[in-house]
Amino acid sequence: MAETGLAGTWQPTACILCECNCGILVETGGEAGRHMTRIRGDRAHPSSEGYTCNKALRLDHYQNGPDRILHPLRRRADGTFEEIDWDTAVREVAARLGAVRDTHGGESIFYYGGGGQGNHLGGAYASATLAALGSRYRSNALAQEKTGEMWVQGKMTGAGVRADFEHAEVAIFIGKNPWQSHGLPRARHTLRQISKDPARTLIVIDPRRSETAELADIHLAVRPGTDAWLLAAMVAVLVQENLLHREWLDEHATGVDDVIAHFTSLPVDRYARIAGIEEQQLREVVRLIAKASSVAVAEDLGIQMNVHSTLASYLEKLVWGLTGNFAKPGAQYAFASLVKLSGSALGGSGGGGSRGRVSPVAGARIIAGLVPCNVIAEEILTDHPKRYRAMIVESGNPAHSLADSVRMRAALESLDTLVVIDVAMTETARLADYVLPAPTQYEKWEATFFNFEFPRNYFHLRRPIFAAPEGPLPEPEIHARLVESLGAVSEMQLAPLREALARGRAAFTEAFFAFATSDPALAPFIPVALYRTLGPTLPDGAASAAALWGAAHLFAMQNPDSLRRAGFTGEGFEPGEHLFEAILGSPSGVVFSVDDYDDSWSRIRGARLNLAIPELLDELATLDAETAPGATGDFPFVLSAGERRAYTANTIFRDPAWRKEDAAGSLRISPQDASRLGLATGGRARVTTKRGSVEVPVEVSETMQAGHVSLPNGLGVDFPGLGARSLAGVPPNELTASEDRDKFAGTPWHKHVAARVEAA
Ligand SMILES: Nc1nc2c(c(=O)[nH]1)N[C@H]1C(S)=C(S)[C@@H](COP(=O)(O)OP(=O)(O)OC[C@H]3O[C@@H](n4cnc5c(=O)[nH]c(N)nc54)[C@H](O)[C@@H]3O)O[C@H]1N2
Ligand SMILES: Nc1nc2c(c(=O)[nH]1)N[C@H]1C(S)=C(S)[C@@H](COP(=O)(O)OP(=O)(O)OC[C@H]3O[C@@H](n4cnc5c(=O)[nH]c(N)nc54)[C@H](O)[C@@H]3O)O[C@H]1N2
Ligand code: SF4
Ligand SMILES: [Mo]
Repeated sequence: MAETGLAGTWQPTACILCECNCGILVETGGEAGRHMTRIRGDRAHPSSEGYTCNKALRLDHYQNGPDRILHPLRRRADGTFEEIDWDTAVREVAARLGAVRDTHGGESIFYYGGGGQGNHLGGAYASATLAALGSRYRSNALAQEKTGEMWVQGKMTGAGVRADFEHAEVAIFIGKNPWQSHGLPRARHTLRQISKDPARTLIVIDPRRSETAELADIHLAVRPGTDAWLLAAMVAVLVQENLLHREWLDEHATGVDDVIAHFTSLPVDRYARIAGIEEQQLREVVRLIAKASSVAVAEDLGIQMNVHSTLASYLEKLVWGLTGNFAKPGAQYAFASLVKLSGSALGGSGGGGSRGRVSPVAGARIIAGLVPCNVIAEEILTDHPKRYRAMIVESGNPAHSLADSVRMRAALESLDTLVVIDVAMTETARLADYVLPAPTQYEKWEATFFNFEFPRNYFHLRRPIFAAPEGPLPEPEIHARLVESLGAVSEMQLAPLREALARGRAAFTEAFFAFATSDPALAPFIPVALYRTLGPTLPDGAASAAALWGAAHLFAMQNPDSLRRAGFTGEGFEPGEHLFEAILGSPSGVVFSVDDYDDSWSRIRGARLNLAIPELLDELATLDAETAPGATGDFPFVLSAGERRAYTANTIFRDPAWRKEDAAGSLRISPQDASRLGLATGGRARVTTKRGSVEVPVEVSETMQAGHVSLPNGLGVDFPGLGARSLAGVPPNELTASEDRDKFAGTPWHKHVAARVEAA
């Protein structure tokens, strides 16, 4: 499968460090042939087309990380771990979780994770384990960043919406720094293209002069935490200067008059002042947006992990909605999904299924099936009868990544049973009763459901490029064994499927759809049923891909035109079957959907944008009543706890040696503040919040505005040092508090932590 012209040892796979999952070619070799000796972009990959950033080249530090686990582990009474065999592990985990279910009800067993930046295939099988246990509540990292935006999108469109930056005349990034964090294909290339084209405009809204802001035509250096005021003022200018795309709105939107009524008398001058932006500049930016032939907008953590985040997400969408920037080149679109992120184990039952549901203890709104991350600790640390008593954590590191690590660790430690499925001994795994090891993402079949492209969308099923060592088991196998140990799926149920399969795929397809529709309670068991029947018949040990067979057929039924335009044709079940075979047979990824820009309309509810969200229009009034958030006496700084930098990648790398710069993760601070506090680059500062206090190296940076400081994301991971474990940098969530969260979505205010800074 090597690219022509290269030696035979180059193998196609993908980078697993961010949602772009750029296709890469890896040359394997080194000691026992188990190293990634060279890595380059894969030109055959349909989306990345040979692109990578600096981080992909360091992936051997993941593959050969220092904390790899190779055997199931059980905690001893003294807190140390002992190796056990898989039969014992599966039997005991099933028995302990089964006992929690029988005593307290399955809803007291909480599931966290299901996939990171590169691995969603395994988590898709977890639904079976959870159904066998009667578990009902779950969460993952999306519920500390994206759920506010998902809730808004649910109300406005009922679909996943993204933006076409490649073709946009005006590109706007709000609280997002794609030069470092990506989030769009070939980000640096696209940003440079926009930046150097005089006919196009790059607008960045960020308090910091980020690398992306540096490239921008217009940088609105908003005061930290005031985006809601800025965006409200922008909408008000559209309304008050009559810059709306009226004819388009008449045809394509509902709720327009409701929205207009809320902005006709909004004081633009005062809101601009609160946001720290000149009123005149703000008006000119809005006029430019209204005039443009296309506008693409993306928001990210700068507003999603900030005060008023759900409101800001909504106002952002009003800016492009009111100017008619949907379903045309260079604007917003609704993409086709092979597997919905929010429909998989990653997102639970999806927006529809979770409507009106709240978490059992805190009563927090469940969005896309996910309990807000910031309430998990309080749903455990209580004597409430409905508290979570056991937890399965799969491919996540909540002891490090969730707000208030101290409290989160206490919560995890207080559980009756904690089971962790991971490749490495993480901060979370160290608190577990059982640790179940999985092969790395380069030792098994893997894929992500981050498939957001348009008009051509693609899927990349990756093959293993190394043999897995003895010991770890892929997640689908772990879930299948747990489900069987719990007695939830029997050989008797599967036998008719196997018989049908022996007669061929056509017979199997019929038998399978009969099985799947015979009883709605069977739905969560479908992945495991496919894994155990179709799985063993797939070539090259691709059993884990079995669940994709169901996804391919469902997609074919729901999106026949998109699939046909992608070249998959035939009668009856054939297009779905062809798609599945193409997925299996395309080691650099395959285009599964080709759309027209107009197709976006058929994917959204009622084929119209619903612009009015009453709860959020009411919420606007709180902006009017509030003065801007910011400095308070004891804590005069705003700390952004978790910035993406050149060498950060969540906690996927545990080996600090992967970083070529900023190894200890410095605190960035403005020159004005630094000189006032007597701080210099290379010196040390103490940062204190209401939750904790840490010492960090300092980087004085012209990119920061006075009063704003920032720390990187994903640092403070521990690793085996000399004798004891050492810590590289500061774990940001030693400084954050779980009660500091959005009132609609429960998402954290990690970019807006009140802090004190002193010379250390
Ligand atoms: N290098 C690298 N890339 C990554 C990751 C990584 O760890 N490292 N992680 C991946 C993940 S999981 C995610 S979710 C994405 C996140 O990607 P981004 O959201 O782009 O990353 P951040 O750096 O956390 O935040 C973006 C910007 O928000 C700005 N900001 C802070 N406060 C405010 C504010 O009040 N208003 C506004 N408008 N902006 C503000 C910051 O200055 C920063 O430039 O990155 C992904 N890509
Ligand atoms: N203060 C603050 N906190 C933050 C953020 C911030 O900006 N500020 N950012 C937040 C964001 S946006 C995110 S997305 C989260 C990320 O935090 P988490 O969702 O907790 O995930 P990661 O740090 O990406 O770690 C992924 C885990 O998966 C494991 N893993 C890797 N490969 C496999 C595999 O094949 N199988 C299994 N089973 N496990 C595997 C890794 O060892 C690691 O433990 O952090 C969040 N936390
Ligand atoms: S943009 Fe960089 S980190 Fe993200 S997948 Fe591509 S190479 Fe990896
Ligand atoms: Mo994230």
